[in-house]
Amino acid sequence: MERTWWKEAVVYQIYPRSFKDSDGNGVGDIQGIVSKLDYLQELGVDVIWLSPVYKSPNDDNGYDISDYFEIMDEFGTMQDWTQLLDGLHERGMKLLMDLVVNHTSDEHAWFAESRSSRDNPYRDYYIWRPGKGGNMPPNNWRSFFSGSAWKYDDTTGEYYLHLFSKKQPDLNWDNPKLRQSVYEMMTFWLDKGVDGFRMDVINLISKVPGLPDDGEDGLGDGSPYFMNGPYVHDYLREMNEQVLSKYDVMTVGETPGVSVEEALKYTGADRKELQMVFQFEHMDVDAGDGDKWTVVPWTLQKLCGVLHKWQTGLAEDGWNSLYLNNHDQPRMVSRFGNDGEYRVPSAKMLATLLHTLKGTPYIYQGEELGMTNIQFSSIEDYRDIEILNMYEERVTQGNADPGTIMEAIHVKGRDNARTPMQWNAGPNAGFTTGMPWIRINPNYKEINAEASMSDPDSVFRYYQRLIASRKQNPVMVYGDYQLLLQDHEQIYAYTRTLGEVIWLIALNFSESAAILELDDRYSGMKRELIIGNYPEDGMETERLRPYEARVYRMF
Ligand code: ISL
Repeated sequence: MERTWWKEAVVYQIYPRSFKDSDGNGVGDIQGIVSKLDYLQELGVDVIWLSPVYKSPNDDNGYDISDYFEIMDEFGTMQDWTQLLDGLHERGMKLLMDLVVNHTSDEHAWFAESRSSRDNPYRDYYIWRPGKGGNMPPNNWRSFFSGSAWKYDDTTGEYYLHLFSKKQPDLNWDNPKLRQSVYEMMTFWLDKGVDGFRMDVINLISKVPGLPDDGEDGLGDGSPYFMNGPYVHDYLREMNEQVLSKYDVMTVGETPGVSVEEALKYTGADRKELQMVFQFEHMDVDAGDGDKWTVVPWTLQKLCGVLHKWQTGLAEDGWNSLYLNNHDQPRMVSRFGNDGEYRVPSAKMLATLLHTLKGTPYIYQGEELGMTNIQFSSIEDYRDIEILNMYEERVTQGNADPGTIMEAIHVKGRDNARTPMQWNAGPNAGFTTGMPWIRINPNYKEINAEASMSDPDSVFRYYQRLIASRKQNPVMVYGDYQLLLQDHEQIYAYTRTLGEVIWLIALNFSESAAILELDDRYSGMKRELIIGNYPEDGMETERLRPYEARVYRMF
Protein backbone atom coordinates (compact mmCIF):
# COMPACT_ATOMS: atom_id res chain seq x y z
CA MET A 1 0.00 0.00 0.00
CA GLU A 2 1.54 3.24 -1.12
CA ARG A 3 0.66 6.03 1.28
CA THR A 4 -0.28 9.44 -0.08
CA TRP A 5 -0.86 12.54 2.05
CA TRP A 6 -3.79 13.88 0.08
CA LYS A 7 -5.63 10.58 0.41
CA GLU A 8 -5.16 10.64 4.18
CA ALA A 9 -6.03 14.31 4.59
CA VAL A 10 -9.29 15.79 5.83
CA VAL A 11 -10.09 19.05 4.09
CA TYR A 12 -12.00 21.97 5.61
CA GLN A 13 -13.52 24.56 3.28
CA ILE A 14 -13.56 28.21 4.29
CA TYR A 15 -15.86 30.68 2.57
CA PRO A 16 -14.00 33.77 3.76
CA ARG A 17 -16.85 36.22 3.41
CA SER A 18 -18.86 34.30 6.00
CA PHE A 19 -16.18 32.90 8.29
CA LYS A 20 -14.97 35.60 10.69
CA ASP A 21 -14.80 39.38 10.43
CA SER A 22 -11.86 41.01 12.21
CA ASP A 23 -12.44 44.69 11.43
CA GLY A 24 -16.15 45.23 11.91
CA ASN A 25 -17.15 45.94 8.30
CA GLY A 26 -19.56 43.00 8.32
CA VAL A 27 -17.53 40.93 5.86
CA GLY A 28 -15.31 38.03 6.92
CA ASP A 29 -11.61 38.50 6.19
CA ILE A 30 -8.17 36.91 6.30
CA GLN A 31 -7.26 38.20 9.77
CA GLY A 32 -10.53 36.67 10.92
CA ILE A 33 -9.33 33.30 9.65
CA VAL A 34 -5.93 33.82 11.27
CA SER A 35 -7.69 34.34 14.60
CA LYS A 36 -9.37 30.94 14.23
CA LEU A 37 -6.37 28.81 13.29
CA ASP A 38 -6.24 27.23 16.72
CA TYR A 39 -9.90 26.28 16.36
CA LEU A 40 -9.13 24.52 13.08
CA GLN A 41 -6.17 22.78 14.59
CA GLU A 42 -8.25 21.61 17.49
CA LEU A 43 -10.78 20.14 15.08
CA GLY A 44 -7.89 18.23 13.58
CA VAL A 45 -8.25 19.00 9.86
CA ASP A 46 -5.17 18.84 7.65
CA VAL A 47 -5.91 21.03 4.66
CA ILE A 48 -7.82 24.29 4.28
CA TRP A 49 -9.50 24.96 0.96
CA LEU A 50 -9.96 28.70 0.78
CA SER A 51 -12.69 29.97 -1.53
CA PRO A 52 -11.36 32.86 -3.66
CA VAL A 53 -9.63 35.75 -1.90
CA TYR A 54 -8.32 37.47 -5.02
CA LYS A 55 -9.25 40.98 -6.09
CA SER A 56 -12.85 40.98 -7.24
CA PRO A 57 -15.84 43.27 -7.68
CA ASN A 58 -17.85 40.48 -5.97
CA ASP A 59 -20.57 40.00 -8.49
CA ASP A 60 -20.31 36.30 -7.53
CA ASN A 61 -18.53 36.66 -4.17
CA GLY A 62 -14.99 36.37 -5.47
CA TYR A 63 -15.62 33.80 -8.24
CA ASP A 64 -15.29 36.81 -10.56
CA ILE A 65 -11.61 37.72 -10.34
CA SER A 66 -10.27 41.04 -11.57
CA ASP A 67 -6.64 40.44 -10.53
CA TYR A 68 -5.17 37.00 -9.81
CA PHE A 69 -2.10 38.49 -8.16
CA GLU A 70 -3.79 40.69 -5.56
CA ILE A 71 -5.92 40.10 -2.49
CA MET A 72 -9.46 41.51 -2.34
CA ASP A 73 -9.48 44.77 -0.36
CA GLU A 74 -12.32 43.66 1.89
CA PHE A 75 -10.33 40.55 2.86
CA GLY A 76 -7.00 42.22 3.60
CA THR A 77 -3.54 42.38 2.07
CA MET A 78 -0.93 40.03 0.67
CA GLN A 79 0.83 40.37 4.01
CA ASP A 80 -2.26 39.08 5.79
CA TRP A 81 -2.41 36.19 3.33
CA THR A 82 1.23 35.30 3.96
CA GLN A 83 0.53 35.35 7.68
CA LEU A 84 -2.32 32.93 7.08
CA LEU A 85 -0.15 30.58 5.02
CA ASP A 86 2.63 30.66 7.60
CA GLY A 87 0.20 30.17 10.45
CA LEU A 88 -1.21 27.08 8.75
CA HIS A 89 2.20 25.65 7.94
CA GLU A 90 3.40 26.23 11.50
CA ARG A 91 0.50 24.15 12.70
CA GLY A 92 1.18 21.37 10.20
CA MET A 93 -1.76 22.28 7.99
CA LYS A 94 -1.79 22.95 4.28
CA LEU A 95 -3.48 25.51 2.08
CA LEU A 96 -5.48 24.81 -1.07
CA MET A 97 -6.30 27.90 -3.13
CA ASP A 98 -9.34 28.21 -5.38
CA LEU A 99 -8.31 28.42 -9.02
CA VAL A 100 -11.02 30.12 -11.07
CA VAL A 101 -9.87 30.03 -14.68
CA ASN A 102 -12.91 29.16 -16.75
CA HIS A 103 -13.70 32.87 -16.59
CA THR A 104 -12.50 36.14 -15.09
CA SER A 105 -14.35 39.24 -14.01
CA ASP A 106 -15.28 41.66 -16.78
CA GLU A 107 -13.20 44.10 -14.73
CA HIS A 108 -10.01 42.07 -15.32
CA ALA A 109 -7.36 43.98 -17.32
CA TRP A 110 -7.34 41.19 -19.95
CA PHE A 111 -11.02 41.77 -20.59
CA ALA A 112 -10.66 45.55 -20.72
CA GLU A 113 -8.06 45.01 -23.47
CA SER A 114 -10.05 42.28 -25.15
CA ARG A 115 -13.24 44.29 -25.51
CA SER A 116 -11.41 47.44 -26.67
CA SER A 117 -10.97 46.42 -30.32
CA ARG A 118 -11.26 43.39 -32.58
CA ASP A 119 -7.54 43.34 -33.25
CA ASN A 120 -6.32 43.86 -29.71
CA PRO A 121 -3.69 41.23 -28.73
CA TYR A 122 -5.99 40.11 -25.89
CA ARG A 123 -9.06 39.76 -28.11
CA ASP A 124 -8.66 35.97 -28.23
CA TYR A 125 -8.28 35.63 -24.49
CA TYR A 126 -12.10 35.51 -24.47
CA ILE A 127 -14.80 34.08 -26.71
CA TRP A 128 -16.24 36.71 -29.07
CA ARG A 129 -18.73 36.04 -31.88
CA PRO A 130 -20.86 38.17 -34.17
CA GLY A 131 -24.60 38.06 -33.56
CA LYS A 132 -26.87 35.79 -35.58
CA GLY A 133 -29.06 37.48 -38.19
CA GLY A 134 -29.82 40.97 -36.94
CA ASN A 135 -29.60 41.10 -33.19
CA MET A 136 -29.73 37.50 -31.98
CA PRO A 137 -27.02 36.01 -29.73
CA PRO A 138 -24.57 33.65 -31.52
CA ASN A 139 -26.28 30.55 -30.08
CA ASN A 140 -29.08 29.66 -27.71
CA TRP A 141 -27.07 28.52 -24.68
CA ARG A 142 -28.56 29.39 -21.34
CA SER A 143 -26.36 30.83 -18.60
CA PHE A 144 -26.12 29.01 -15.25
CA PHE A 145 -27.32 32.25 -13.72
CA SER A 146 -30.44 32.66 -15.95
CA GLY A 147 -30.90 34.27 -19.35
CA SER A 148 -28.66 33.97 -22.40
CA ALA A 149 -24.98 33.04 -21.99
CA TRP A 150 -24.07 35.87 -24.39
CA LYS A 151 -23.80 39.60 -23.88
CA TYR A 152 -23.63 42.15 -26.66
CA ASP A 153 -20.81 44.63 -26.33
CA ASP A 154 -21.22 47.99 -28.03
CA THR A 155 -17.54 48.82 -28.40
CA THR A 156 -16.88 46.25 -31.13
CA GLY A 157 -20.42 45.20 -32.01
CA GLU A 158 -19.90 41.54 -31.01
CA TYR A 159 -21.11 39.23 -28.27
CA TYR A 160 -18.97 37.55 -25.59
CA LEU A 161 -19.72 34.21 -23.95
CA HIS A 162 -20.42 34.05 -20.21
CA LEU A 163 -21.59 30.67 -18.89
CA PHE A 164 -22.11 32.33 -15.49
CA SER A 165 -22.98 36.00 -14.87
CA LYS A 166 -22.49 38.66 -17.52
CA LYS A 167 -19.69 39.94 -15.31
CA GLN A 168 -17.90 36.56 -15.70
CA PRO A 169 -16.73 36.33 -19.33
CA ASP A 170 -15.41 32.88 -20.32
CA LEU A 171 -11.73 32.58 -21.13
CA ASN A 172 -10.68 31.07 -24.44
CA TRP A 173 -8.56 28.04 -23.55
CA ASP A 174 -7.97 27.27 -27.22
CA ASN A 175 -5.58 30.23 -27.19
CA PRO A 176 -2.09 28.98 -26.15
CA LYS A 177 -1.17 32.45 -24.89
CA LEU A 178 -4.05 32.43 -22.43
CA ARG A 179 -2.97 29.00 -21.22
CA GLN A 180 0.56 30.25 -20.64
CA SER A 181 -0.78 33.22 -18.68
CA VAL A 182 -2.76 30.86 -16.45
CA TYR A 183 0.25 28.61 -15.88
CA GLU A 184 2.40 31.61 -14.94
CA MET A 185 -0.21 32.70 -12.43
CA MET A 186 -0.39 29.20 -10.92
CA THR A 187 3.40 29.13 -10.65
CA PHE A 188 3.34 32.47 -8.83
CA TRP A 189 1.14 31.00 -6.09
CA LEU A 190 2.93 27.67 -5.94
CA ASP A 191 6.22 29.47 -5.50
CA LYS A 192 4.68 31.32 -2.58
CA GLY A 193 4.15 27.93 -1.00
CA VAL A 194 0.52 26.99 -1.57
CA ASP A 195 -0.15 23.26 -1.35
CA GLY A 196 -2.58 22.84 -4.19
CA PHE A 197 -5.69 24.00 -5.97
CA ARG A 198 -9.39 23.38 -6.06
CA MET A 199 -10.20 24.13 -9.69
CA ASP A 200 -13.50 25.87 -10.30
CA VAL A 201 -15.65 24.30 -13.08
CA ILE A 202 -12.48 23.03 -14.69
CA ASN A 203 -14.39 20.64 -16.95
CA LEU A 204 -16.04 23.58 -18.75
CA ILE A 205 -12.88 25.08 -20.22
CA SER A 206 -13.02 23.38 -23.63
CA LYS A 207 -15.98 24.28 -25.84
CA VAL A 208 -16.97 22.34 -28.97
CA PRO A 209 -15.69 24.29 -31.99
CA GLY A 210 -18.49 26.08 -33.80
CA LEU A 211 -20.37 26.47 -30.50
CA PRO A 212 -23.48 24.71 -31.86
CA ASP A 213 -27.03 25.56 -30.86
CA ASP A 214 -28.82 23.22 -28.52
CA GLY A 215 -31.38 22.53 -31.21
CA GLU A 216 -34.36 23.83 -29.30
CA ASP A 217 -36.24 27.02 -29.87
CA GLY A 218 -35.51 29.63 -27.27
CA LEU A 219 -32.84 29.17 -24.64
CA GLY A 220 -31.37 25.68 -24.49
CA ASP A 221 -28.93 23.62 -22.49
CA GLY A 222 -25.51 24.01 -24.06
CA SER A 223 -23.80 21.67 -21.61
CA PRO A 224 -23.16 18.87 -24.16
CA TYR A 225 -21.01 21.44 -25.96
CA PHE A 226 -19.00 22.71 -23.04
CA MET A 227 -18.93 20.05 -20.33
CA ASN A 228 -15.96 17.68 -20.68
CA GLY A 229 -15.30 19.24 -24.07
CA PRO A 230 -12.98 17.98 -26.82
CA TYR A 231 -9.64 19.31 -25.53
CA VAL A 232 -10.14 19.46 -21.77
CA HIS A 233 -7.88 16.48 -21.11
CA ASP A 234 -5.16 17.83 -23.38
CA TYR A 235 -5.20 21.14 -21.52
CA LEU A 236 -5.10 19.49 -18.10
CA ARG A 237 -2.20 17.27 -19.11
CA GLU A 238 -0.36 20.27 -20.43
CA MET A 239 -1.04 22.11 -17.15
CA ASN A 240 0.18 19.13 -15.21
CA GLU A 241 3.32 18.76 -17.26
CA GLN A 242 4.21 22.44 -17.24
CA VAL A 243 3.19 23.33 -13.69
CA LEU A 244 1.72 20.80 -11.28
CA SER A 245 4.21 17.96 -11.81
CA LYS A 246 6.96 20.21 -10.48
CA TYR A 247 5.39 20.45 -7.01
CA ASP A 248 4.06 18.00 -4.44
CA VAL A 249 0.55 19.38 -4.46
CA MET A 250 -3.04 18.34 -4.15
CA THR A 251 -5.57 19.01 -6.91
CA VAL A 252 -9.32 18.64 -6.98
CA GLY A 253 -11.35 19.64 -10.00
CA GLU A 254 -14.91 20.83 -9.68
CA THR A 255 -16.66 18.96 -12.48
CA PRO A 256 -20.45 19.28 -12.72
CA GLY A 257 -22.00 16.75 -15.08
CA VAL A 258 -19.12 14.29 -14.86
CA SER A 259 -19.72 10.54 -15.18
CA VAL A 260 -17.64 7.81 -13.54
CA GLU A 261 -16.02 7.01 -16.91
CA GLU A 262 -15.12 10.64 -17.46
CA ALA A 263 -13.88 11.02 -13.85
CA LEU A 264 -11.47 8.15 -14.42
CA LYS A 265 -9.95 10.14 -17.25
CA TYR A 266 -9.49 13.17 -15.00
CA THR A 267 -8.14 11.25 -12.02
CA GLY A 268 -6.60 8.00 -13.31
CA ALA A 269 -3.14 7.57 -11.79
CA ASP A 270 -1.39 7.25 -15.15
CA ARG A 271 -3.26 10.06 -16.83
CA LYS A 272 -1.38 12.86 -15.10
CA GLU A 273 -4.28 15.28 -14.92
CA LEU A 274 -5.91 15.74 -11.49
CA GLN A 275 -5.96 13.76 -8.26
CA MET A 276 -9.69 13.86 -7.65
CA VAL A 277 -12.85 15.61 -8.79
CA PHE A 278 -16.05 16.81 -7.18
CA GLN A 279 -18.82 14.91 -8.94
CA PHE A 280 -22.41 16.16 -8.57
CA GLU A 281 -24.63 13.13 -9.12
CA HIS A 282 -25.52 12.83 -5.45
CA MET A 283 -26.39 16.54 -5.41
CA ASP A 284 -29.06 15.88 -8.04
CA VAL A 285 -31.07 13.28 -6.13
CA ASP A 286 -33.68 15.87 -5.15
CA ALA A 287 -33.91 17.76 -8.46
CA GLY A 288 -36.77 17.07 -10.86
CA ASP A 289 -36.59 17.49 -14.67
CA GLY A 290 -32.92 18.41 -14.49
CA ASP A 291 -33.93 21.72 -12.87
CA LYS A 292 -32.38 22.39 -9.49
CA TRP A 293 -35.37 24.54 -8.47
CA THR A 294 -37.90 21.76 -9.09
CA VAL A 295 -37.57 20.07 -5.74
CA VAL A 296 -38.51 16.39 -5.49
CA PRO A 297 -38.09 14.15 -2.45
CA TRP A 298 -34.91 12.08 -2.45
CA THR A 299 -34.80 8.44 -1.40
CA LEU A 300 -32.05 6.53 0.36
CA GLN A 301 -31.98 4.02 -2.50
CA LYS A 302 -31.23 6.82 -4.91
CA LEU A 303 -28.59 8.49 -2.74
CA CYS A 304 -26.83 5.23 -1.87
CA GLY A 305 -27.12 4.05 -5.43
CA VAL A 306 -25.09 7.05 -6.57
CA LEU A 307 -22.54 6.84 -3.75
CA HIS A 308 -22.14 3.11 -4.30
CA LYS A 309 -21.61 3.59 -8.01
CA TRP A 310 -18.80 6.07 -7.33
CA GLN A 311 -17.26 3.91 -4.62
CA THR A 312 -17.04 0.92 -6.92
CA GLY A 313 -16.33 2.94 -10.08
CA LEU A 314 -13.19 4.48 -8.64
CA ALA A 315 -12.16 1.46 -6.56
CA GLU A 316 -9.21 0.42 -8.72
CA ASP A 317 -8.10 3.71 -10.18
CA GLY A 318 -8.78 7.39 -9.50
CA TRP A 319 -9.86 8.62 -6.08
CA ASN A 320 -13.15 9.94 -4.65
CA SER A 321 -13.82 13.23 -2.96
CA LEU A 322 -16.46 12.94 -0.24
CA TYR A 323 -18.78 15.86 0.41
CA LEU A 324 -22.43 16.49 1.21
CA ASN A 325 -22.40 20.27 1.13
CA ASN A 326 -20.29 23.28 0.18
CA HIS A 327 -20.79 27.01 -0.47
CA ASP A 328 -23.12 26.22 -3.42
CA GLN A 329 -25.29 23.64 -1.71
CA PRO A 330 -27.83 23.57 1.10
CA ARG A 331 -26.67 22.49 4.55
CA MET A 332 -26.36 18.70 4.68
CA VAL A 333 -28.18 18.24 7.98
CA SER A 334 -31.23 20.06 6.60
CA ARG A 335 -31.09 18.20 3.31
CA PHE A 336 -30.12 14.62 4.15
CA GLY A 337 -30.63 14.54 7.90
CA ASN A 338 -33.15 16.18 10.18
CA ASP A 339 -32.58 19.72 11.37
CA GLY A 340 -35.30 19.57 14.05
CA GLU A 341 -35.57 16.93 16.75
CA TYR A 342 -32.71 14.78 15.43
CA ARG A 343 -30.31 17.52 14.37
CA VAL A 344 -27.41 16.33 16.48
CA PRO A 345 -27.62 12.58 15.84
CA SER A 346 -28.31 13.04 12.14
CA ALA A 347 -25.41 15.50 11.70
CA LYS A 348 -23.17 12.92 13.35
CA MET A 349 -24.56 10.10 11.23
CA LEU A 350 -23.80 12.04 8.04
CA ALA A 351 -20.34 12.86 9.36
CA THR A 352 -19.78 9.14 9.88
CA LEU A 353 -20.68 8.52 6.26
CA LEU A 354 -18.23 11.17 5.04
CA HIS A 355 -15.37 9.79 7.09
CA THR A 356 -15.92 6.09 6.47
CA LEU A 357 -16.51 5.91 2.74
CA LYS A 358 -13.36 5.59 0.66
CA GLY A 359 -12.04 8.96 -0.48
CA THR A 360 -10.93 12.32 0.90
CA PRO A 361 -13.53 14.00 3.15
CA TYR A 362 -14.36 17.69 2.70
CA ILE A 363 -15.99 19.52 5.61
CA TYR A 364 -17.73 22.81 4.85
CA GLN A 365 -17.47 25.50 7.55
CA GLY A 366 -20.21 25.19 10.13
CA GLU A 367 -20.93 21.58 9.21
CA GLU A 368 -18.91 20.57 12.27
CA LEU A 369 -21.46 22.48 14.38
CA GLY A 370 -24.47 21.01 12.64
CA MET A 371 -25.42 24.40 11.15
CA THR A 372 -28.72 24.40 9.29
CA ASN A 373 -30.46 25.99 6.30
CA ILE A 374 -31.99 29.46 6.53
CA GLN A 375 -35.47 30.56 5.47
CA PHE A 376 -35.64 34.30 4.82
CA SER A 377 -39.23 35.34 4.21
CA SER A 378 -38.33 38.16 1.86
CA ILE A 379 -36.29 37.95 -1.35
CA GLU A 380 -34.68 41.22 -0.21
CA ASP A 381 -32.67 39.33 2.38
CA TYR A 382 -30.98 37.10 -0.18
CA ARG A 383 -27.60 38.05 -1.66
CA ASP A 384 -26.70 35.26 -4.09
CA ILE A 385 -26.66 36.22 -7.76
CA GLU A 386 -27.95 32.79 -8.80
CA ILE A 387 -31.01 33.18 -6.54
CA LEU A 388 -31.65 36.82 -7.42
CA ASN A 389 -31.36 36.32 -11.19
CA MET A 390 -33.59 33.26 -11.09
CA TYR A 391 -36.22 35.12 -9.04
CA GLU A 392 -36.09 38.05 -11.44
CA GLU A 393 -36.48 35.80 -14.49
CA ARG A 394 -39.20 33.55 -13.13
CA VAL A 395 -41.21 35.79 -10.80
CA THR A 396 -40.61 39.43 -11.72
CA GLN A 397 -40.41 38.91 -15.49
CA GLY A 398 -42.21 35.58 -15.69
CA ASN A 399 -45.36 34.28 -14.11
CA ALA A 400 -44.07 31.77 -11.58
CA ASP A 401 -45.80 31.73 -8.22
CA PRO A 402 -43.57 33.65 -5.76
CA GLY A 403 -44.53 31.34 -2.88
CA THR A 404 -43.41 28.25 -4.78
CA ILE A 405 -40.16 29.90 -5.81
CA MET A 406 -39.44 31.06 -2.26
CA GLU A 407 -39.98 27.50 -1.05
CA ALA A 408 -37.48 26.23 -3.60
CA ILE A 409 -34.98 28.90 -2.47
CA HIS A 410 -35.46 27.79 1.13
CA VAL A 411 -34.62 24.23 0.19
CA LYS A 412 -31.95 24.71 -2.47
CA GLY A 413 -30.60 28.28 -2.45
CA ARG A 414 -26.86 28.76 -2.14
CA ASP A 415 -27.29 31.34 0.63
CA ASN A 416 -28.29 28.44 2.91
CA ALA A 417 -24.57 27.76 3.19
CA ARG A 418 -23.48 31.38 3.25
CA THR A 419 -25.01 32.75 6.43
CA PRO A 420 -22.15 33.61 8.80
CA MET A 421 -20.35 31.11 11.00
CA GLN A 422 -21.94 30.95 14.41
CA TRP A 423 -19.11 31.39 16.86
CA ASN A 424 -20.99 32.17 20.07
CA ALA A 425 -24.34 33.27 21.51
CA GLY A 426 -23.31 36.95 21.66
CA PRO A 427 -24.28 39.76 19.26
CA ASN A 428 -24.11 38.69 15.60
CA ALA A 429 -23.06 35.23 16.72
CA GLY A 430 -19.55 36.58 17.31
CA PHE A 431 -19.07 36.82 13.54
CA THR A 432 -18.76 40.60 13.37
CA THR A 433 -19.08 43.69 15.54
CA GLY A 434 -20.63 45.49 12.56
CA MET A 435 -23.59 44.88 10.31
CA PRO A 436 -23.25 41.41 8.71
CA TRP A 437 -23.36 41.40 4.87
CA ILE A 438 -26.07 38.73 5.05
CA ARG A 439 -28.40 37.99 7.93
CA ILE A 440 -27.32 35.50 10.56
CA ASN A 441 -29.32 32.35 11.19
CA PRO A 442 -31.44 33.14 14.27
CA ASN A 443 -30.67 29.70 15.73
CA TYR A 444 -27.12 30.88 16.64
CA LYS A 445 -27.99 31.15 20.32
CA GLU A 446 -28.34 27.38 20.42
CA ILE A 447 -26.02 26.32 17.58
CA ASN A 448 -22.57 27.86 17.90
CA ALA A 449 -18.92 26.91 18.26
CA GLU A 450 -18.60 27.95 21.90
CA ALA A 451 -21.54 25.78 22.94
CA SER A 452 -20.31 22.90 20.80
CA MET A 453 -16.84 23.01 22.27
CA SER A 454 -18.00 22.96 25.85
CA ASP A 455 -20.22 19.90 25.30
CA PRO A 456 -18.44 16.53 25.16
CA ASP A 457 -21.32 15.06 23.13
CA SER A 458 -21.48 17.80 20.53
CA VAL A 459 -21.26 17.49 16.79
CA PHE A 460 -17.86 19.25 16.95
CA ARG A 461 -16.47 16.70 19.40
CA TYR A 462 -17.77 13.88 17.23
CA TYR A 463 -15.98 15.29 14.15
CA GLN A 464 -12.84 15.53 16.21
CA ARG A 465 -13.10 11.84 17.07
CA LEU A 466 -13.73 10.80 13.48
CA ILE A 467 -10.79 12.83 12.20
CA ALA A 468 -8.46 11.54 14.90
CA SER A 469 -9.59 8.00 14.26
CA ARG A 470 -8.77 8.34 10.57
CA LYS A 471 -5.20 9.16 11.50
CA GLN A 472 -4.86 6.01 13.59
CA ASN A 473 -6.68 3.58 11.33
CA PRO A 474 -5.45 3.21 7.75
CA VAL A 475 -8.49 1.04 7.05
CA MET A 476 -10.57 4.24 6.99
CA VAL A 477 -8.43 5.60 4.17
CA TYR A 478 -7.25 2.61 2.21
CA GLY A 479 -9.69 -0.19 3.06
CA ASP A 480 -11.70 -1.74 0.24
CA TYR A 481 -15.36 -0.82 0.20
CA GLN A 482 -18.13 -3.39 -0.04
CA LEU A 483 -21.87 -2.81 0.10
CA LEU A 484 -23.83 -4.96 2.57
CA LEU A 485 -27.52 -4.25 2.14
CA GLN A 486 -29.01 -3.81 -1.29
CA ASP A 487 -31.70 -1.15 -1.73
CA HIS A 488 -32.59 -0.85 1.94
CA GLU A 489 -35.12 1.90 2.64
CA GLN A 490 -33.54 3.07 5.89
CA ILE A 491 -30.03 1.71 6.31
CA TYR A 492 -26.83 2.21 4.37
CA ALA A 493 -24.35 -0.46 5.48
CA TYR A 494 -20.96 -1.40 4.10
CA THR A 495 -17.61 -2.79 5.11
CA ARG A 496 -14.08 -1.50 4.72
CA THR A 497 -11.37 -4.12 4.62
CA LEU A 498 -7.62 -3.74 4.77
CA GLY A 499 -5.65 -6.97 5.15
CA GLU A 500 -7.02 -8.66 8.26
CA VAL A 501 -8.86 -5.58 9.47
CA ILE A 502 -12.58 -5.44 8.78
CA TRP A 503 -14.76 -2.51 9.74
CA LEU A 504 -18.52 -2.59 9.41
CA ILE A 505 -20.44 0.65 9.11
CA ALA A 506 -24.20 0.85 9.57
CA LEU A 507 -26.10 4.12 9.17
CA ASN A 508 -29.78 4.64 9.80
CA PHE A 509 -30.99 7.45 7.56
CA SER A 510 -34.50 7.56 8.99
CA GLU A 511 -36.29 8.93 12.01
CA SER A 512 -37.64 5.53 12.96
CA ALA A 513 -35.75 2.59 14.38
CA ALA A 514 -34.44 0.11 11.84
CA ILE A 515 -33.36 -3.50 12.08
CA LEU A 516 -29.90 -4.33 10.82
CA GLU A 517 -30.02 -7.81 9.31
CA LEU A 518 -26.57 -9.08 8.47
CA ASP A 519 -25.88 -12.18 6.42
CA ASP A 520 -24.15 -15.24 7.86
CA ARG A 521 -20.70 -14.03 7.12
CA TYR A 522 -20.98 -11.12 9.55
CA SER A 523 -23.77 -12.13 11.93
CA GLY A 524 -21.57 -14.87 13.38
CA MET A 525 -18.59 -12.62 13.99
CA LYS A 526 -17.71 -10.75 17.13
CA ARG A 527 -17.80 -7.01 17.01
CA GLU A 528 -16.34 -4.13 18.92
CA LEU A 529 -17.89 -0.68 18.67
CA ILE A 530 -15.29 1.84 17.50
CA ILE A 531 -17.49 4.89 16.98
CA GLY A 532 -21.17 5.53 17.52
CA ASN A 533 -23.45 8.54 17.80
CA TYR A 534 -25.58 7.21 20.66
CA PRO A 535 -24.60 6.17 24.17
CA GLU A 536 -23.61 2.50 24.29
CA ASP A 537 -25.98 1.64 27.09
CA GLY A 538 -29.39 0.98 25.70
CA MET A 539 -27.83 -0.34 22.55
CA GLU A 540 -29.58 -3.42 21.22
CA THR A 541 -27.46 -5.38 18.85
CA GLU A 542 -29.60 -5.33 15.74
CA ARG A 543 -31.78 -2.31 16.34
CA LEU A 544 -30.59 1.06 15.12
CA ARG A 545 -32.21 4.07 16.74
CA PRO A 546 -33.28 7.12 14.68
CA TYR A 547 -30.26 8.31 12.66
CA GLU A 548 -28.00 5.98 14.57
CA ALA A 549 -24.51 5.41 13.18
CA ARG A 550 -22.25 2.57 14.26
CA VAL A 551 -18.77 1.71 13.22
CA TYR A 552 -17.67 -1.78 14.31
CA ARG A 553 -14.44 -3.68 14.11
CA MET A 554 -15.34 -7.27 13.18
CA PHE A 555 -13.30 -10.26 14.20
O1 ISL B 1 -24.33 26.13 -7.68
C1 ISL B 1 -24.61 25.39 -8.57
C2 ISL B 1 -25.85 24.74 -8.56
O2 ISL B 1 -26.80 25.68 -8.40
C3 ISL B 1 -23.74 25.05 -9.66
O3 ISL B 1 -24.34 25.14 -10.89
C4 ISL B 1 -22.52 25.91 -9.62
O4 ISL B 1 -22.79 27.14 -10.19
C5 ISL B 1 -21.46 25.19 -10.36
O5 ISL B 1 -21.21 24.06 -9.63
C6 ISL B 1 -20.20 26.00 -10.48
O6 ISL B 1 -19.77 26.46 -9.24
C7 ISL B 1 -18.58 27.17 -9.18
O7 ISL B 1 -18.47 28.16 -10.17
C8 ISL B 1 -19.36 29.26 -10.11
C9 ISL B 1 -19.49 29.85 -8.72
O8 ISL B 1 -20.60 30.69 -8.68
C10 ISL B 1 -19.63 28.79 -7.66
O9 ISL B 1 -19.66 29.37 -6.40
C11 ISL B 1 -18.47 27.85 -7.84
O10 ISL B 1 -18.41 26.88 -6.84
C12 ISL B 1 -18.82 30.28 -11.05
O11 ISL B 1 -17.48 30.54 -10.76
